[in-house]
Amino acid sequence: MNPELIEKITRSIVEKLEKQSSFEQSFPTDDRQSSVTFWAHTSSANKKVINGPLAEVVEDDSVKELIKFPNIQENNSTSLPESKMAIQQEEDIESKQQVSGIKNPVNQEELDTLIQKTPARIGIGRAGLRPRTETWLKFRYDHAAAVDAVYGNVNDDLLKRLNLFKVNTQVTDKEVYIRRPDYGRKLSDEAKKYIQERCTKSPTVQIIVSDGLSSKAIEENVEDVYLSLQQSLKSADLDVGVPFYIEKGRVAVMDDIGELLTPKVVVLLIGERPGLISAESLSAYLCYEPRKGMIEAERMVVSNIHKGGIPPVEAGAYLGTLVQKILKYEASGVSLVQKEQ
Ligand code: B12
Repeated sequence: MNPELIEKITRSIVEKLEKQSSFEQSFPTDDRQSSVTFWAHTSSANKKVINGPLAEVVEDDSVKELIKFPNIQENNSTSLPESKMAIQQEEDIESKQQVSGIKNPVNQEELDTLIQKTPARIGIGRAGLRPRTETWLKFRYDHAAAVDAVYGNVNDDLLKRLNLFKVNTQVTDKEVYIRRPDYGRKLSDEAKKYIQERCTKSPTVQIIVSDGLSSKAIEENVEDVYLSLQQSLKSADLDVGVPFYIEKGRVAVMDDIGELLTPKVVVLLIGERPGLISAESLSAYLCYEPRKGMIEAERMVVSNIHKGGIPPVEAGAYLGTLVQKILKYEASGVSLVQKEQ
């Protein structure tokens, strides 16, 4: 963890977002034009460049001082430095080799283009009528990772490090949690009592973390998202309540929090149902004044937060700006869109 670094990065991303004229333009489609570079410290991977919508993440355990951001420019016209382009190209080649299993494709170029467009299992080839051994093993591996993510528990050390106390919903058993989503939407009586004792009432923003359907998503991403979100809210001078962790929670548990603590905005960082591409993807669900009987259309979600999707630090910074927008319009979800128009 490097809070100072996160603070710097968050500030630069927020500045960049503020410079952009509208939120619709916040995520440029051509992510190669990004000018913010930062170090994703939570991963143990070796050198790797991942392009995010706003920033380029450089993961490199050996280069601790790789803080080359912020070359913030109005026109977003910075191109990737050559060395980084080389790393990226190397990676592209690697991923192509990993995925393509067709020995003599009719059109190699087209196949490569298609494969590059998606992490889905396409162009994997076959051995007779069966999948190739490598494909099958990779599938089994990804499936096992998904199961582990759903059934695993978030490491208590992480919660301690982030100073998050833990409460439960009305379900403690994973099997029941999966079969009865309604139980995960309600806090236990004990949890309600504990939250009331420990949290401040009526904060402007209440942050909650929950494992949801992927404990791995929390372990891999929450630290960065949380710290940069905190920083982003701090720089907007917003009053933030005492954050906490809800075990085996569902999205709508935020309604119970709304009733208990009456915050203006709830930001819930929760693990997404894993797919076979990523088992560690995190979502942030936001809602203005959540309460019992809330309809789903009043919520909103920023999904796909992980190192292969929206980089966590970038997501945290962006969420802070989204909270400001919710507060400005006093609405979230579909109502927010309507008020904006
Ligand atoms: C499962 C799922 C669903 C299920 C949820 C049922 C369930 N109980 O699990 C169903 C099929 C109902 C669904 C419906 C929709 N979904 Co959906 N869904 C997902 C998925 C695959 C996983 C979500 C998850 O794991 N959440 C965490 C767990 C713990 O939450 P939960 O409490 O068990 O279930 C709640 C959430 O899943 C939430 N939810 C699900 N989808 C959406 C979408 C929005 C906009 C909101 C606010 C909430 C929401 O509703 C559930 C009930 O409260 C994500 C993909 C992803 N990468 O996250 C897409 C995703 C979240 N869904 C999406 C969309 C667009 C929708 C729909 C609007 C589709 C439509 N046109 O009708 C509806 C809206 C439903 C709603 N609640 O308002 C988009 C959201 C894009 C965005 N950023 O706004 C995503 C990211 C898929 C995508 N890549 O496009 N969804």
